[in-house]
Amino acid sequence: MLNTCPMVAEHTDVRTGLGLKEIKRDFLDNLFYLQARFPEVANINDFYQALSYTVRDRLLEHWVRSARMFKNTAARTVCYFSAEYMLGPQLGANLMSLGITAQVRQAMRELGVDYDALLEYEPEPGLGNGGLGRLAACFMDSLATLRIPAIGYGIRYEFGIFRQEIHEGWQVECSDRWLANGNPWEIRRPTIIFDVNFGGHTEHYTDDDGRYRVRWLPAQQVRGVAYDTPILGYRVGSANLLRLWVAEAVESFDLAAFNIGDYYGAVADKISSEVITKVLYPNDEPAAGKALRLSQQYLMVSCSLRDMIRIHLQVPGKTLHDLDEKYAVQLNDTHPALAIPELMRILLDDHLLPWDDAWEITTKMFSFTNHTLLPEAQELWPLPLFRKMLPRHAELVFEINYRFLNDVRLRYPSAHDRVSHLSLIDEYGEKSLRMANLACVGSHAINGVSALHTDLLKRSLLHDFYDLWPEKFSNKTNGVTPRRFLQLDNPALSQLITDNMGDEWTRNLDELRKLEPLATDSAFQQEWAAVKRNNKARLADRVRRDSGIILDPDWLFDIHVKRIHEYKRQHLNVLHIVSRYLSLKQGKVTDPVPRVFLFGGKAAPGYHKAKLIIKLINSVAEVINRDPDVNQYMHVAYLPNFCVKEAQFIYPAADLSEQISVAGKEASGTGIMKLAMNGALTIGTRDGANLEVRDEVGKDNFFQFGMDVDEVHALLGKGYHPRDMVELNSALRSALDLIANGHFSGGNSGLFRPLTDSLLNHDSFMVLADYASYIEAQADVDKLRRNSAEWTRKSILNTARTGKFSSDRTIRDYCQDIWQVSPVEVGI
Ligand code: 26W
Repeated sequence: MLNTCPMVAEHTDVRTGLGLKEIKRDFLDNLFYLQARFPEVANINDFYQALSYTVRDRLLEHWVRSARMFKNTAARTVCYFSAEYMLGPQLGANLMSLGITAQVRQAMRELGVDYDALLEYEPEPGLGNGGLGRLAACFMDSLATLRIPAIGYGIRYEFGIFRQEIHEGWQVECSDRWLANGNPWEIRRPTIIFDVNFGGHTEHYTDDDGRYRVRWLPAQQVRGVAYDTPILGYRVGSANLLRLWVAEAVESFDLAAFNIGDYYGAVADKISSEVITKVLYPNDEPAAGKALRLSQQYLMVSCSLRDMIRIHLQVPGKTLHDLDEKYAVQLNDTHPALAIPELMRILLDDHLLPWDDAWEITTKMFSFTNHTLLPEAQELWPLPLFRKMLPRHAELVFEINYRFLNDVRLRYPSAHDRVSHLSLIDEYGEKSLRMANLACVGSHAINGVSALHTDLLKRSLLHDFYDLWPEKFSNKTNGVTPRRFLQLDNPALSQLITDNMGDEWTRNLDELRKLEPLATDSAFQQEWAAVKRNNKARLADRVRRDSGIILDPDWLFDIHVKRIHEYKRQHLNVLHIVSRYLSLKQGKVTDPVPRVFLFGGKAAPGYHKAKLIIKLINSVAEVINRDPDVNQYMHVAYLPNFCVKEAQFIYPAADLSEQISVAGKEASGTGIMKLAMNGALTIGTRDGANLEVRDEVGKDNFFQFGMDVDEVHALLGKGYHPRDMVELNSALRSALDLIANGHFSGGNSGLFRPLTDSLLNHDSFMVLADYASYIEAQADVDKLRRNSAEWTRKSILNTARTGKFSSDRTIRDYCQDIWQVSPVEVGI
């Protein structure tokens, strides 16, 4: 079955057989030899570790063979630089990609081990905040499945995104001890290490050969150590690598200090080094601008670039001059943009390349993706901090800027404002380094993540760069992996699809179009609706277990899950719920459509308004769920700790997907794609990828509402007075008043006043302006819901027409337009 290498052959069928017998033997061997346990006394962690190592061996089988093939063929390789990877639980996904889920389920059953309990027990590597981090994980899955040689570089935070608990309706952040019992999916690489400099100063001198040289004399050195996680492609027998860096002390124990009784001094270096990769910054929009964040970013890019150069120069005949032929490096937003001056430093100072050669290699190798237009998310590093921590990079950035602005002035004589807009340095107030500008200048390609977003980048945030280099810009609409977000999270629906049209769709999602003829087939509709109802019942069981709230799976499940942010307008959803509650209380609704409103999502710990929105949702839920006048028709619940594992129970159970951001703010959105793939209908604005989902599924199968970007700008332009909206709409007024006067906060009218006041006085995200249109669209939802055959037909069409939103399509676009890389056959 496997390749001819005798060494491989002789251990394969013995060591990593995929049969039931081999899996059972290896599981028991690992329980015995790794966990030193026998079944009678083993606990769930022992069983989980034993099974994970059993599966890991079979992964490594593919990974080792791929690594050898990529090395021997010196294959052009994509390097994805991301500060975040939201991988999700690994066990189920790896079994599916190996195609041995059934065998393992059987093996566990025969050994009396509860496989589903192991899946539930598995800690999730939450090394990301939200969209950007999950996209990186979907991309790694698609790169491996498309057999594109790739390395994902990032940071192995000891503590990932906080675990969210809800206490009395408030978010409480708990540290994410995902490594408490070790991580069986990673391999520590004690010999793949790089010492990274921080602080200090530079010395410029002429060396003995009369060459101009610069040396950096750092104040502190930290050691970056690699941790490798194999990323297996789906049923292709090849695997890529995720290499995450950890900061450790160069010298973890100072004996001299210890001997003079300075015990803290003895470990000071250890502590100050390890803190660098201790924790993920939990903000997913506002840039923190903290020194620790800068050191995280620098450690990641410095270790990654030097590791790439080490791998490249291992191949005889290869030099730094063909580094950009070997590698295509994608910068996942500005967080890794320091890679640009770092590569220049390495090529100039360590390898003495002339500036122009170094710059050509750099710009040819890097490409940059922007994921947000929000001003507060744009990374600006105060120059004093930047110069103090990275003195050599500050010099290089100035030189890059000097040369760049010279070109700009040649191109636009006397266009001073344009020069100051394009400059890497923000001269206003405290001088700071514009990381987005650096990323644009140092990259040969720049892209947004949806058609609208890329268009807005060209019209606003990066307008001057678009005017200067239109050829650099392209759009790459996001995608999601159908392996995790259809096959793994919705096996019943996957089976129904395969039973009716074969499984080619698992390799090419556009095949789902073949479902269309079945959309009007009543027998198929019934099966489809039954699968959806079972998924809702499964989620209802989970909600009852976690929060005791009883949900009826026959009700419409209205799902709003994503990070909590005012631009995503969870509070607009609450205004609909309160209006619905009021009209029920006032008996205005005849034969209401029973609905469950489910929310999920974390708020950045310092984002108080977002945390108040979480409290509001829970307070409204409290009142509604216990009110007999309305709780026969509506229920509200907040699902704690929204993460990839929870999402896999939520997406398959959705009837309605809430994508209600104000037009122009959501760069793309990827939740909308996962929900539509699982048969949910979307109620959404003309923002981000919503437009492309609407165009694919058909506008009749999409509940569109609200202003588009131009209408938003027009209203802002002519002056937006939110109170005018309240004057015009009594239902809106009553809903706002009810919230403001403490109806949902036990009479404490002050609690939500900050929210209602900011809506009435500023409403920067146009909640009140889009309210009426939203309510109308929600009424259309109710109307359609009363016709279950019609609803199911549209649900089937949504799944059938979401092929475009596979991350395989997105990665093919990047390979073709930006990376110019092609698949390498490794063979099963
Ligand atoms: C510096 C703090 C910080 C951290 C993360 C600023 C910005 C970010 C990310 C760019 C925020 C993010 O996750 N953006 C989301 O990226 C997704 C993937 O492209 C898009 O689908 C979402 O629309 C976008 O909000």
